[in-house]
Amino acid sequence: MAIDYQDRIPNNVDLAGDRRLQRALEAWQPNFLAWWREMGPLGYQNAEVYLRTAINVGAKGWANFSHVRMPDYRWGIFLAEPEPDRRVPFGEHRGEPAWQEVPGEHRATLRRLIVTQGDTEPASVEQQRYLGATAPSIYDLRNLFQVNVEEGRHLWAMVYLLHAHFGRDGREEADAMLLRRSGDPDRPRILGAFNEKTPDWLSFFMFTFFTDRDGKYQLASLAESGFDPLARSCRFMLTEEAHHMFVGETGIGRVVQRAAELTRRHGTEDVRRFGAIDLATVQRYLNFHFSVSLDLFGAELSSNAASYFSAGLKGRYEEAKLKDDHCLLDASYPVCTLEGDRFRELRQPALNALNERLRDDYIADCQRGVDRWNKVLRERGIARELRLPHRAFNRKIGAFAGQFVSPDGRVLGDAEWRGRRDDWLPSVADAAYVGSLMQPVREAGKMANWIAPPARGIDGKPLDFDYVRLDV
Ligand code: BYC
Ligand code: FE
Ligand code: FE
Repeated sequence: MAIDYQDRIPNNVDLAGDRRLQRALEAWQPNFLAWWREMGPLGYQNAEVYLRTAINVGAKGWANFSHVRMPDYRWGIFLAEPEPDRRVPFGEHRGEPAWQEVPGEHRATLRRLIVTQGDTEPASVEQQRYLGATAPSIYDLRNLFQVNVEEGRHLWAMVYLLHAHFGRDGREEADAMLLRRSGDPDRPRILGAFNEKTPDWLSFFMFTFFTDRDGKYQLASLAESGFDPLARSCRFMLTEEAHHMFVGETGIGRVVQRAAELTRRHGTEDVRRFGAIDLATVQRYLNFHFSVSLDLFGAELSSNAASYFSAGLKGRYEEAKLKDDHCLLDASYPVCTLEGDRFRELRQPALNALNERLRDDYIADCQRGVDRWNKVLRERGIARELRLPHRAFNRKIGAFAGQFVSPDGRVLGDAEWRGRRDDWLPSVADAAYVGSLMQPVREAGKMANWIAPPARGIDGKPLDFDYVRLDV
């Protein structure tokens, strides 16, 4: 299915064949653009940015790169290719033909899942609104804007589903997506992490590593959905998500590399003296973003998650590759549980433990990234390592909320934990220090002092390529 760029809204869903839907989305479009101007990247709206745009939804060669002004980006609706004769892959309806329309009895639940997913996309753009002013290089500036326009497109993906399949409630939900605001006490975004600030580039890289990775795991579970339009939307979104996590992983990798190089050169871990970010600070930011992102998986034991699964709406990570009955009625799953001041794995009904299972898959994936950062350190002769904190550290959602657990998994009292808080989480002084480094670098190919250059450019271009043309 080719993408139609002739339409006002590029799409591969034959929008032109459904005039009512097309008109409804064309009516939403100016509101989206107004939101983008108000809450999207501050400034740079006339700069030409070297962005990739989807030209085809196949696994290979979907992207086309060119210099575009962000408001001219062709936000559109792209679903992955349909799978012939696709069946509901799990739950009570396993084996029945996948649904092309919303099953009536699951309408409210499905809408809620789509709204929760959709809400995160504009939220992240809002959180990243001010970062353009302090980009450490033109290369990084481009990556920020690429992430921003694609999160905008992810909003389009969910809004399409709401408009196409949920009637008037869907249209109302689509409008509400543009009314909530990250961090606004009166009309906040839905999930916790999306109301936090992303005030500096260290936070941005941590966010794209840890929080966009929650996106990967949630999208992968929704990509298994028996509701086929949702599955196909999420499958295509996942192809875009890979770049967001790349930005985070390589961003932190470059910060770590710079710290390691300066430590080697000067024989001290205190690289703040040389205007870089010390590994202790990196570790505190990591602790924060990891713990906040773990909360996004919901409670360890969740009857919501059980019913999403049984109803065939939200599956497990790589459901099709798992070797079991895909119904889980008799299965159990080990769940890390606090008993007194000790952690133990208790077996729980697998259906209720699906959030925890997805969180386990996520943690293993995060660990692989941390291992690669530690390799950067090891290769430069640095013994210190970065570590993921214990899963119970600093949690606000689930069984560990309200517990005082150290990053190495010791259960402490309230007072002791608070006394050590600034050793474990970014302090006011850390934020001020990192903030003080955030001076923009606008010369193509040059990097801020606190970050190493990337190993290579984007789309095979050299590092000093004009990824963002500022003077237009
Ligand atoms: N904050 O039964 P539970 C992305 C609520 S990121 C606030 O465990 P459930 C992206 C919960 O709503 C991916 N509230 O919940 C990344 C429930 O409320 P009620 C986003 C929370 O439903 C970067 C109650 O607590 N996609 O794409 O099993 C940049 C009990 O919890 C939170 C999705 O999340 C929280 N963190 O699980 C851009 C997928 N956690 O019923 C984009 C869709 C829980 O008592 N969402 N609660 O009123 C879901 O699958 C589920 O809603 C959740 C929660 C996994 C989030
Ligand atoms: Fe997204
Ligand atoms: Fe993302």
